Amino acid sequence: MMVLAKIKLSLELTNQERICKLSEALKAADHGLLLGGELRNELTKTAEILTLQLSKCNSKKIFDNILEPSSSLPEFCGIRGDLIPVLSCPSLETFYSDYFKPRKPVVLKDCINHWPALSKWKDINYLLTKAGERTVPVELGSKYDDSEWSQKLMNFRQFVEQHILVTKNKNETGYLAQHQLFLQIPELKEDIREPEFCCCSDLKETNLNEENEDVDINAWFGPAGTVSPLHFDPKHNLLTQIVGRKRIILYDPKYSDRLRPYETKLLNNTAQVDPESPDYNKFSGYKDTPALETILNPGEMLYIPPTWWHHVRSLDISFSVSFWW
Ligand SMILES: O=C(O)CCC(=O)C(=O)O
Repeated sequence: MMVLAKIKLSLELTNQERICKLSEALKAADHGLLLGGELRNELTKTAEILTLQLSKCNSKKIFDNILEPSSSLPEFCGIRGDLIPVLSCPSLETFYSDYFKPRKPVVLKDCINHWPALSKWKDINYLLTKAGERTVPVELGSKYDDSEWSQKLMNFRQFVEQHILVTKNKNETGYLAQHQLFLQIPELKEDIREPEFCCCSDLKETNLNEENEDVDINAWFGPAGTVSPLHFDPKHNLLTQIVGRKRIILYDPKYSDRLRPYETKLLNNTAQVDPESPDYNKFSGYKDTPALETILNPGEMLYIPPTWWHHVRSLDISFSVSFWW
């Protein structure tokens, strides 16, 4: 109701006043969406209408940045792992029997070449048109297990201007991490597809016709240098690279003890060891623990089996989408 009242107020106003009112209403709708709850469908529709109205009032600032990986690779610090095998567009049966069932990581390439996101999301103006005025959660700080780390809600356009299109943010890294952006902005979901590999299930043989409703899709958008510290998740994951590259280090869950998970409940899926700067005096058991690694390029997906440890660093401005099931 409050959102509708705000729309009503926005009639008969100057352009600037209308922008302010529409922005306020959109912010209120987004806060409602981010909090979750029963009005999701209504708020999603309202936000869509408000975004359209705002795009008619706002004069557009055009950026000429095309988000391409840099032509070189940085020097990597710390441990080096064995390379994760790469398969070109395997059949569902091969993926199921050789990787999903035995819980083995694999890089899948040539599976998503048809996704519109691969070309569209390189253009920051496109992302700004779809999401520029939307409120999104941003992680601030170099990595989430640092004491200085925090989270903030901000406008997607501000996030892009302050954290993406700058050579180096003076104060801190900003990362739009693990956010259900495609529930918030369903229009962006039209640029991606749910990989058929997400139909694989531990309970039954694969069934192509069955829509898997339990896939959590998250967006990860940030500048070069974001780090997700070594941690594990309970679900199967296809981490899909759309823009830029990421370096990913993996450890088999059988080595969990050597990685020294934090003892607090909040961080007990996160390791104290840092593969990029290993402290062998403090964590002597960690030395020589076999690791796997890959550089994930745009258009590639990494299958991370449940409970496999992963450490992720972005090498360029990067946009990834994870599918957890
Ligand atoms: O891309 C990242 O920074 C982390 C991704 C991740 O941890 C995940 O998909 O589970």
